[in-house]
Amino acid sequence: MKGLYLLGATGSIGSQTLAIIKEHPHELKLIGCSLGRDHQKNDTILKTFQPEIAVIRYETDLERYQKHYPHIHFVSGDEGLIELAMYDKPGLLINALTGSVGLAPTMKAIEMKKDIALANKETLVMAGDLIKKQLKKYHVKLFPIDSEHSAIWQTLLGEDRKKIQKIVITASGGALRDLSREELETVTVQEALKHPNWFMGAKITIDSATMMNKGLEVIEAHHLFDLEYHQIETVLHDESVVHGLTYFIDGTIKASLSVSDMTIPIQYALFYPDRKPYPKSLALTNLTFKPMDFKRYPLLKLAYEVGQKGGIYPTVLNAANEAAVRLFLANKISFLEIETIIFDAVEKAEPVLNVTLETIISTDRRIQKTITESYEKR
Ligand code: MN3
Repeated sequence: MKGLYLLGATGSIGSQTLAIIKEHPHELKLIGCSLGRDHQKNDTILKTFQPEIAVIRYETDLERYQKHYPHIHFVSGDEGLIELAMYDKPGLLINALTGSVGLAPTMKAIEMKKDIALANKETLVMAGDLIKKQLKKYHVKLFPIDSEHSAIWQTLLGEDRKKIQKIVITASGGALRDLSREELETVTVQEALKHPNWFMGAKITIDSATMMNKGLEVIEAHHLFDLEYHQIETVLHDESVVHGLTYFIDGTIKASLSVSDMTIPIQYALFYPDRKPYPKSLALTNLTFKPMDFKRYPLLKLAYEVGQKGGIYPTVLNAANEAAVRLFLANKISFLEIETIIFDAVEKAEPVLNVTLETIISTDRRIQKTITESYEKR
């Protein structure tokens, strides 16, 4: 029986993870999870999975939950996420949180020698070097859940990493891929949320439309696979069937294909190295590939530059993006202003000489706060 901790149980990845746990009751057991704002959803999860520890968002709800479920240990807020990560039972921690909030509990879980299944790419973007240092120090494994990275990981099994020439990760182009730059000026939140291939949370769907998602994934890939940025390419691929390709020095290319359903990479990370059945089969049809258009998607180009600079810059990029996407979703700014805000933040950023977990977290908070405050009142 494998014990699991699930951060972000009520989100899109979280729900799909719970569905997998439910299908494999003799192999997987949910020890702990973090819940969301929807009390009904929370109740269903608590009743169905009976975890030992649960994180609720607000301290004010603690008493009520504790009364309803006396056998479950409840904690709350960001501190609660840390307590969950520190819970004294071995298990795999699945980080399905959205945004920078996922970083601190991941670092703590590694110290507690819990292996990590990571869907929260922001964690690696902000602190990839620190995370890797800790993984080594505590002999902890990290399995990617992001579909492109799961694909690349699978093409590399049994291979000598030194024989990689480059990798290619694919991008669908998101909800607004058929619009020109001019047409983007008047795009609404609803339009930007209509992703053609994937059903995902709001933040990542907007990130797909701006191509920032691919930018974050390039930085994520750099850390996961120890590759230089010039070895990580992106390509436009409408169908989201091929998720990643690895080019080897001998001319061989390995690609990984699957139905666009996050269940597949989640299941692979949970059961690795085992494979479990999946009900649907992929029908092979025409697949199209187009070179990436960096003029149409300037944020992707910026992400490469920021990744190359390293240090505190990826944190700045990520924080500005998070704040800008939140403002866009709240109808406070236009779609293209997301780009303006991010470019502006990166340009103004001062280098930090000693990048620690503390400087990363404080920079993230400061940037998000400054941006949010200057646009919220409009
Ligand atoms: Mn992805």
